[in-house]
Amino acid sequence: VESSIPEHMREAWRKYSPQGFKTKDEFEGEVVRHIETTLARSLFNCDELAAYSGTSLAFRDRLIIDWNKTQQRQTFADQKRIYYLSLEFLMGRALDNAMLNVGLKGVAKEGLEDLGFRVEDIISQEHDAALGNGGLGRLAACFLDSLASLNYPAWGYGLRYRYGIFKQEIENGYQVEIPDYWLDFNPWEFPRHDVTVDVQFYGWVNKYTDDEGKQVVSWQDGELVTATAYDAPVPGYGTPTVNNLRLWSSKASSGEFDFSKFNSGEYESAVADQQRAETISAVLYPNDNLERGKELRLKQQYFWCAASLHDIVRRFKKTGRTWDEFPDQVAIQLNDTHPTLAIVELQRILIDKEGLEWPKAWDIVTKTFGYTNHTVLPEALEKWSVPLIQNLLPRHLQLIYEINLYFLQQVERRFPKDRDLLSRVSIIEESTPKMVRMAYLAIVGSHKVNGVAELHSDLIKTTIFKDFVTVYGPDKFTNVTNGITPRRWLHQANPRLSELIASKLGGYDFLKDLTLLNKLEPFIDDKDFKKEWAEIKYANKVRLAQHILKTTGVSVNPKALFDVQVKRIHEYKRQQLNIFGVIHRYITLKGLSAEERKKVAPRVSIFGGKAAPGYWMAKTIIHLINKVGEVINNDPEIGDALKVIFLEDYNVSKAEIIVPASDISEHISTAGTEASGTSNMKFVLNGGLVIGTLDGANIEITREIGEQNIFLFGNLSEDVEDLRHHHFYGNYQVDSELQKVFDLIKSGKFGDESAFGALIAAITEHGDYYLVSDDFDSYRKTQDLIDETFKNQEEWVTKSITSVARMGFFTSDRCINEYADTIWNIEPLAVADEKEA
Ligand code: Z15
Repeated sequence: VESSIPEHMREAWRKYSPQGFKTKDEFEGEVVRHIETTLARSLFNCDELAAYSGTSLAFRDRLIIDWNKTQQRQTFADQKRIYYLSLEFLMGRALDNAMLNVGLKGVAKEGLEDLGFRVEDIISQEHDAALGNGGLGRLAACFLDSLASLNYPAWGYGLRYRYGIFKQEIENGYQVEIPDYWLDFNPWEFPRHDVTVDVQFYGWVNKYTDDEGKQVVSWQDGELVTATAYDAPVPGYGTPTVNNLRLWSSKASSGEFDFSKFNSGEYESAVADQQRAETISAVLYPNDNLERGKELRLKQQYFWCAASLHDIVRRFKKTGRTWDEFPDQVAIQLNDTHPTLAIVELQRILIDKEGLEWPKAWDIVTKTFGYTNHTVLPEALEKWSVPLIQNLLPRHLQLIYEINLYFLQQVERRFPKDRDLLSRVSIIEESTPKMVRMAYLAIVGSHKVNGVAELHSDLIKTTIFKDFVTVYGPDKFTNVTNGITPRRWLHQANPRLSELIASKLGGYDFLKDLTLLNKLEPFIDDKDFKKEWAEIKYANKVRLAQHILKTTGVSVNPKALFDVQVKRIHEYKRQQLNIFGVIHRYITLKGLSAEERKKVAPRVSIFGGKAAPGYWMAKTIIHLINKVGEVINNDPEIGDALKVIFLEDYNVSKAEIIVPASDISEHISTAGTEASGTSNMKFVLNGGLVIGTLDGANIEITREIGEQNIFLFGNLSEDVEDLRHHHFYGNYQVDSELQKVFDLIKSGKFGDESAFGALIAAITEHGDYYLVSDDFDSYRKTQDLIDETFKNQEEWVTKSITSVARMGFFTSDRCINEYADTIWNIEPLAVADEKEA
C-alpha cells in the first residue's frame, strides 16, 4: 500500500522502534519522562493524579508496541477474526489490569516507591471506564480479556459515550444521579482521526433503471454524521497478544456541515446541527433489562452498526478475496439484539453497493452472524415501530420487509396452510403502529442463537422462541454458559487469595486454566491452610469495613456475617425480598431479651446498586433500604447484632473491594427471570457462599460445587406460571410473617409509610408478579440455616474452599473457547514468544 515505508528505508525504523521498559530503572525513566514532557509537570508539582497519568502512559506505550505487533501478525496470518458488537463494555479500571497482564506490577510497585508513591494509591486514582449498565456490559469486558488471553484475533466494537453510567449519590435516603463525564484525561484511548466513516440518516429511496437497463436502488439525501474511531488496547494475560477495542464517536460530517451558515447570521443553527450530531454518542442509556423505544437510541444503534460494518468490509476488501469467502474471514457476534441492524446493513452493502443477488447475499449474511440472547423479560425485548424506522432508515425498512418475505416464503413451503404460525414468526408485528421484532430479525439473520446458562437456553426454546425451533429445528439454538475472567476477579481483586492458591498449586497456571483449582481439594483438611484462608477473608472484610466507615459513617464489626447483595436494582432481582427479610430479622431481635440477643450470629446486610432513573419502584426499594438502615443502625438495643448498609455508586472498581469480602451473597431472582447472573460466579470464586434460587447459572454452580455448599430456596421456574395464576384466581393470602413486616412499615417506623405503599401493594393487591410472598417463608428459614452454619467456622471454611476448588468451569476462557468452536469457527493465532506471567 502507498502509505508504507519503502523496503530499503525500513532499516532505520527497525533500529529505533521502541521496545518498552522491562526493568525498574527503565520504568522510572519512562514515568518521569512522561510527567515532565507529555504532562509538562515537575517533581515540585506531582500529585498522585500526575503519578497515575505518568504510570499509565508508560504502560500504554508498552501495550501499544505489542498492539502494533499483534495487529501486523493478525493481518499477515490472514485468518478469520471475530468481531464482538456490543453497545456496552463495562471495563472498569485499566492500569492494574495492564500491570498484571504484562507481568510488571512488581516492577511498577518498586519503581513507584522510589518515586515516592504507593502503587495502590496510584491505581485508585483512575476513573472507571463505565460504558455499561450491568451484567451484559461486564460480560463483554470479561470476553475481551479472555479473547486476548487465548490469542484469538478479535475486535470489540462499541460506542464512545461521553457520559458513561451515571454516578449514584444517596441524599436523605434517595438516589440522586450525577453525570459521569469521564474523558477529561483518558490515557488508554487513541483517537484515529484518519479512520472515519460517514453515516447517513433520513432521506428517501430512489429506485430506477440505469442507462444499461439495470435496476438501481439508492438511498439519497438525508443527513450525514461522521464516526471517528477511538481505539483502546486490550492486553491478554501472560501473552504478547494485545487486541483492539474500537469505539465510535459522532460529530457533524465535514462534507455535510454547513460552514456558510456561520457567516450568514445562522451561527446558532449551525451550532445546533453540530450538537445534534454529537448527541448520538453523548450518553449511555441507563436502563438495564428495559427498552423504551426512543429515536436517539435507534440512531445510536445504526450509527455504531454502520460504522463497524463499513470498517469490517473495508478490512476484508483489502485481502482481495471474493465475497463468498467473507464468512471464512469474518464472524460477527451480536451482544443481544442491540446490534441487529448490522444484519440489515450487511445485506444492504451486498445488494445495493456490491450488486450481489439476494440469495447469495443472504447466505453470506446468515453465515456471518451469531446472536446471543440475554433475557426473557418481555419489557427488555426490543421492538421498533415501523414509522420510526421508515423515517430514520427508509432503505433498511424495505430490506427488513424483504427479509421477512423471503423468510415467510420458506416457512410457507415447509408448513403450508399454517397461517397462525406465519403470523407468530413474522418479523413484523401487526399492531398499531406496526412493530419490528428485533429478536426475530436477529434469529432469522444468524446461523446460531445462544442463551447464557442452561436453564435460560432451555427457556428460550420452549417460550419466547418456541416457534423458531419448529421452523429451524433445535440445532440452531444452543447454550454457552457465561463465565468471568479469573484475572480481574481473583488475581486482581483478591491478590492474597491468589497468592495462597499459587503457593499450594506451585504457580499461577490456574489463572490460565481455572480447572487446576481442583488441585486444592487435597488441602481441605490442612489446618494451616484453612487458617490462612480464613485470615484472608477476614482481612478483606476489615478492608470493606473501613470503606463502609469512610463512606457511610457506620462502624461495622468485621467478625459479623457479611451478607451482600450488589447488582442493578430491579423487581425481578428481588432486593425487596432481602430487605423484607432484614425487617423481619429486626422484629425477631426486638422480641428477644438482651441475654438471648447476645447469642445470635451478628450480621451486616450490605446492599448496592443503581436504579434506572425512571424506574420508580426500584427507587422506592433503595429508599426503603436506606430508611431501614437509619432505624436499625441507630437502635441501641440492636448494636452489632444487625447493621444495614447501602453502598453508594456500585461499580466495577467497588466490586473489586466488595466481592472478596462477602461471607454470603444473594442471588435471589424469581426463578426463570435471571438469564445467568455472573456476580454469583465472582463471589464463589472468592470463597463466599451463596443464598440463591434455582435460577440462571445458580443451577450449574450447584451442580459443580455440590448441593451441600450452597443455600438454595424458593419455588421452581416450572411452577411460577401456576403460582401467578393462583394469585388472581385462588384464595390467595400473603405469608403471615411477611404481613408483620408490612404492618411495621405501615406503622411509620421507617418514616412516611405512604412512600412505601406501592411496594407493599404490588404484593398484596397487584398479583405479586415476582412471587415475593410465595418465597418468603423458605427464604427466612434458609437464612436461619445460614446463621447456624456460620457459627461452625470449621465447616464454613470447608465449604468455602471446596467451592473454590470446583469453580473451574466458570472461567470466561472456557466460555470463549465454546463460542470459538461451536459458533465462530475460529482458531487462536500462534504467538512465538509466549512470555512468563
Ligand atoms: C443485562 O445486563 C442482561 C440482559 C439484558 O437483556 C440486558 Cl438488556 C442487560 C444481563 C442478564 O440480566 C444477566 O442475567 C446475565 O448474566 C447478563 O446479562 C450477561 O449475560
